[in-house]
Amino acid sequence: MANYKDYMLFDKLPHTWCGGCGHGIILQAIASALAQQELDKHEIALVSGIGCFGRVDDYLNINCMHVTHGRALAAATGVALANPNLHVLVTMGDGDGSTIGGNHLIHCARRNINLTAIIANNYNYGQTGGQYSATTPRGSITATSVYGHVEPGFDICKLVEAAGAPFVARSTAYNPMQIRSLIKQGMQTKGFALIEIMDTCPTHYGRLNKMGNSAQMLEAVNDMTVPVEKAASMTPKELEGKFLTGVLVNKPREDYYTRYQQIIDRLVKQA
Ligand SMILES: Cc1ncc(C[n+]2csc(CCOP(=O)(O)OP(=O)(O)O)c2C)c(N)n1
Ligand code: SF4
Repeated sequence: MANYKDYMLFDKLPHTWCGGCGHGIILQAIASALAQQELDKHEIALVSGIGCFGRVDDYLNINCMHVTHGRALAAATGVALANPNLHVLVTMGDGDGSTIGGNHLIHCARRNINLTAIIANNYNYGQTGGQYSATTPRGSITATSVYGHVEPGFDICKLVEAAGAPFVARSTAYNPMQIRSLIKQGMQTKGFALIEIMDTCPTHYGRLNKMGNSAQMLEAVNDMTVPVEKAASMTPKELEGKFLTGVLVNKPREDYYTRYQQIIDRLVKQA
């Protein structure tokens, strides 16, 4: 049985994240999802964008590509189409994946590109000093909304579901075993899989919004959630302000590569 350590680069540690940052929990969950599937490293390609979370690839002993901020999904689309046998993982922050890269997110879901997108949503741009992103909740304090944010935040899962994503799931950095399980399920889906992880940035978002120490912040994020199975018996009033966790959408449909290949095969036959 493979061990998560087989997929890590321990000589690159200590990591550069702040003490108490939730990103390390997700890194370990990614490595253990790969280990549990006993994947050959040459069958995996990970693409990450710029940002604190984007640095996960520094610590993984697999094929990785570190690309420009907001363009990880665009680069990963090329990788997935060039080699359909690869398991393509894409690691992004909420700034990277849903703000500057929001358009790629919508269209990857609509096109159903065969990859697994993992968004660590810590509700701000951690690396550049805690500015608001497209997921920052209304009223919260960030470096660029010092009197309270005026905009409402995106629900990333609802956004990609509406765009046609066949697999959509959510967890929190409080629950690494669930993250691991959802990543595995996402990777086993042929087509676009999105896993949002509600994460913590104690240095900026947590501090400015007085969410306590990093352990308290993890608990606070988890308290905002309800497992999807439990939600089924709750009223809309009880669910107000809550985020559902678990597998939210699982409706497989033909992916982009398969449909494209069908056209190629048809044209080759006709030639
Ligand atoms: C094209 C471009 N625009 C802006 C930046 C500056 N920049 C670097 S990281 C970042 C935000 C990262 O936030 P997020 O993706 O949420 O990840 P986190 O740091 O919170 O993990 C920004 C705006 C950049 N590097 N490139
Ligand atoms: S700034 Fe925030 S997101 Fe970046 S490493 Fe520090 S705690 Fe993590």
